[in-house]
Amino acid sequence: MPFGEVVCGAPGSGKSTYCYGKHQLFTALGRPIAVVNLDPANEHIPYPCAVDIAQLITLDDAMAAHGLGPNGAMLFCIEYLEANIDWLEGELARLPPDAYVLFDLPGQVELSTNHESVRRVVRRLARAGFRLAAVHLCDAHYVTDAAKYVSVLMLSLRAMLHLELPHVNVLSKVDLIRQYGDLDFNLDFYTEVQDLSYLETALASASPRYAALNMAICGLIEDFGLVGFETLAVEDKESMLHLMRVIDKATGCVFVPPPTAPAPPGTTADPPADPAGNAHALPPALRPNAHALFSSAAGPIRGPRADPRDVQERWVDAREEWDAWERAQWAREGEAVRAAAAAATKEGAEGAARIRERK
Ligand SMILES: Nc1nc2c(ncn2[C@@H]2O[C@H](COP(=O)(O)OP(=O)(O)OP(=O)(O)O)[C@@H](O)[C@H]2O)c(=O)[nH]1
Ligand SMILES: [Mg+2]
Repeated sequence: MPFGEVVCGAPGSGKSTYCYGKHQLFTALGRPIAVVNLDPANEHIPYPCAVDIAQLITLDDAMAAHGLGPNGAMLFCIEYLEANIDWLEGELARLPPDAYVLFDLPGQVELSTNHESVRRVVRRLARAGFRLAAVHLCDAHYVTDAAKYVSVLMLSLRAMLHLELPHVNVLSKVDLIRQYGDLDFNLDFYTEVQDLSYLETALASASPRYAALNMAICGLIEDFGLVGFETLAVEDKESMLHLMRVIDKATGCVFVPPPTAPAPPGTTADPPADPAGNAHALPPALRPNAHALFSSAAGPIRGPRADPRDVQERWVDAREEWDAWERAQWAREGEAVRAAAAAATKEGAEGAARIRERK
């Protein structure tokens, strides 16, 4: 049962960079991962690519063969992929069976909001056993302008309704948010999407002509009650780890222990706990229980960057202090690594000298 993500979002929202970041994170964590490039215009792929749509078709091929412009050719390529889904399935079958699979989509938003091909490809993969979540990246600078924020809400809702997958919307590049001006509200207002009526003043002053339309759209978003956002700064390990936990929960991956994980202590497979060798030395109510996995995994996600207020503090309110603290941490870690390397070299040299003396 392979788990994975369909990474979608507007051009430049950070999809390929995120795929690269996730590849690095999973590699460091020892989780097998494979990235599938489904963007035929992706010429400089930053990550190690396990499957590349360019082996099937490229944007240039489609433009040359059919006299299409770049947007039409992009739609042609994705329709061609759908028509040749056997090729994709064959390539995916060659990946390691426990690999987590990321699909890097092109930036054309219609592919994830109205065009049918991606949706049908995803359905076919789901039937083949993939447990996928849609990860929809939106550049965080949109929240600095009320009208643009409404457009992002609409886009996110449309993608959720269209793809019909477990869905995680993400405000990407949150580390840059302060560059685009002050926020009218705290970050959690934008991520939690609880009461959009507060936007009325900003919408009315920015574009009075469309204020009523914008507020009607806000009402629609609130009626659905589906849209919310996580945040992402791709170079921040805590941010990536938090998003990983959210997505693992959305796909259900969190409920499935890795194949190599030992049985939790206290499960019946364990050896007896007491020295006399009596099985079930503890009464059942005191025995740790494997099903605790479900209650803890289904609970709220805790840890650094889990609360939007922490994200606001890190990137907006106290960015300089946090940057200085991180630099000091890195310097300390660097010194520790250098000291360990020097000690190892010294030990090696002394060992070699002892061997020479013995000879
Ligand atoms: N500061 C910052 N920059 C980022 C982050 N994520 C992506 N970027 C930058 O945003 C730019 C666009 O990133 P890409 O990963 O190419 O975006 P994309 O969504 O794949 O773009 P298309 O494939 O063209 O749709 C690059 O210059 C990245 O370095 C982030 O979290 N923080
Ligand atoms: Mg890309």
